[in-house]
Amino acid sequence: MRGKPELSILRVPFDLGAGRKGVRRGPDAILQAGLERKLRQLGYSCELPDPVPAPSTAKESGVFVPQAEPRHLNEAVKVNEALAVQIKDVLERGRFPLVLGGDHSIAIGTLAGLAQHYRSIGVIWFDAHADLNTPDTSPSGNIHGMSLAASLGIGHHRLTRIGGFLPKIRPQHTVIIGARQLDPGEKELIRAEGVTCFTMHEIDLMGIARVTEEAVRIATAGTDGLHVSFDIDSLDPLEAPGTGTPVKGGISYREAHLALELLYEAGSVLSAEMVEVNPALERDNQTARLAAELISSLLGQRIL
Ligand code: HAR
Ligand code: MN
Ligand code: MN
Ligand code: MN
Repeated sequence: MRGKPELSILRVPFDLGAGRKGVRRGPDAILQAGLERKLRQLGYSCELPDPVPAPSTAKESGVFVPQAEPRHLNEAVKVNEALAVQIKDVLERGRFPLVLGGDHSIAIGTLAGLAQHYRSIGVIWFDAHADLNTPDTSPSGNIHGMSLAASLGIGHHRLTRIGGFLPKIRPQHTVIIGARQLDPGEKELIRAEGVTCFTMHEIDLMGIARVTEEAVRIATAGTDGLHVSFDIDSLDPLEAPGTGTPVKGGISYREAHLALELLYEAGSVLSAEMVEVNPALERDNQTARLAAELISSLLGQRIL
């Protein structure tokens, strides 16, 4: 981003894309942690439209059989179509979209809206996972594990066609940071498509500053700018326990802040989303408070 745009905070209280319930309360928990006040202190004006309508009950579909329909496909399509429309509207009004999830399936709708407005966008996807499964490779059937693949145009046709077109993004402008739990099909897809994946191994070796610098270079090469999709489970569970699929050995508190501080300095961020904060799985709002702080770093908060 350049300067201080007006922000639109879009709440998406959807959790049917995940295997565990409760992430639907993420948006309100992050707001309760003082997000709006922090953003106003940074000099932004914020609007807070009504939450994106999100279905919250659906009958459980039992044991997932690979190659079957993803779980809660109808509900996920519905919420993502609605989110795409809202994102597009926010962009048309010249505002910066800040999306609060919800589980990570909602990235499909965010990217669908962005891709209708911009000619070409890069993505930096912070995550312990790659979210590159298809119904054929998914071990769970949960759509939050398929959202990056769907945005690349790979997977179930009803997910890839959200917004009425595909793909939303290109593998050569897509960067994952923080991965440490990848399914076999996801590893294959990373190699076959040429998605850049800085796993924890590369972060340990190169340092988060160099990783972030490289990620910006890749995501902005020939694009209008980049979208930051931040899954809170990219952090170590010691810092972010309130999330449904924690994986140890994650990004540290300072690594996460530094990466986001550098992204602000890069000046190429077009939009952002924070997902997978589950208040039902934590104490004292620790993870929601962290999420609010991290968003502040991405939007220009400095220590000094
Ligand atoms: N890869 C596993 C699956 O597809 C786990 C996905 C876990 N969930 C997320 N996404 N939080 O990042 O089911
Ligand atoms: Mn369903
Ligand atoms: Mn994710
Ligand atoms: Mn994840």
